[in-house]
Amino acid sequence: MPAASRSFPALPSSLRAERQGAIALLHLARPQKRNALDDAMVLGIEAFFSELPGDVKAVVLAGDGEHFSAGLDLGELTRRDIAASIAHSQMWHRAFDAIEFGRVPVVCVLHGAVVGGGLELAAATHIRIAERSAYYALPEGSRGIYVGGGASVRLPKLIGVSRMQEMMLTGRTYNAEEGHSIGLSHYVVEDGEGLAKGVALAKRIAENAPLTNFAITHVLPRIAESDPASGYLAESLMAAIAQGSDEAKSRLKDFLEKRGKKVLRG
Ligand code: 1HE
Repeated sequence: MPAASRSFPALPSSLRAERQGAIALLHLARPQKRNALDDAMVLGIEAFFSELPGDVKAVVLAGDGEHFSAGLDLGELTRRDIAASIAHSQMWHRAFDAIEFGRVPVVCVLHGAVVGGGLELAAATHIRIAERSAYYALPEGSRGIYVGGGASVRLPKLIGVSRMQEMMLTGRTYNAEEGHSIGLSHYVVEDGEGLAKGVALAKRIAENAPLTNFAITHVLPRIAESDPASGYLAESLMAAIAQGSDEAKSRLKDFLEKRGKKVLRG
């Protein structure tokens, strides 16, 4: 079956997927456990992002209930030995890699608790919108555990090693405004307005040329981590590939013939 006509993969009842045109929405749907992430949810997230229908151009991720996510399901933790814990963490890495380096950009809508693994999940997305109720914490220190869903790699890029250390050592909580000012979110909106903002941004993203979105989500992060000389070379190659595409040619022609949108003050 062609990818475009495929529907979503089978998901556990703790996840709910829907379509709005070129946008797909994935909801964490386990509000009775504050969207704590158990194995079924993490595997479902991996399947969802790995098997997106071919005509989906952007995704919005949000949580049902009062909180985005209370992080790792602590109930499952005590059952694992050390080897199983390594495998468990690597399963989270695979799932969240499928978000960060998946086929399409992902917008995340945050509200209430965004803690532990919930913050790790949010950090794997490309754009984060926080409702005023959102707050952030890494309570692993007080639980006697350590982050395992990629936070050691992703969070320092957003807020720096020092702030992450301080969050983990002291159990500090940042509110939505503070989180925005230190780089955890890109937007703060009023309570109840996050989903509409997320869908609007996702629709805007879906209008970009797919090759440009690919460059932004797959090439830019690799360039940013490479040495400057390799980075400049990779950038020049990516620029040439993008500019050489038929899509770029027709968009540039539209602008030059006065059909393209102007860039106006926001
Ligand atoms: C859970 C979890 C959970 C709630 N695992 N079951 N995460 C944490 O340390 C955060 C733990 N949770 C909380 O601090 C609070 O639950 C909240 C502030 C998020 C919400 O409080 P509240 O008053 O709305 O709910 P509640 O009464 O605490 O919880 C409702 C139910 O959800 C309750 O279950 P019930 O059967 O008694 O109704 C809770 O047990 C359950 N619940 N959070 C399991 N996390 C890859 S490594 C990542 C490492 C981490 O993520 S560490 C951070 C873990």
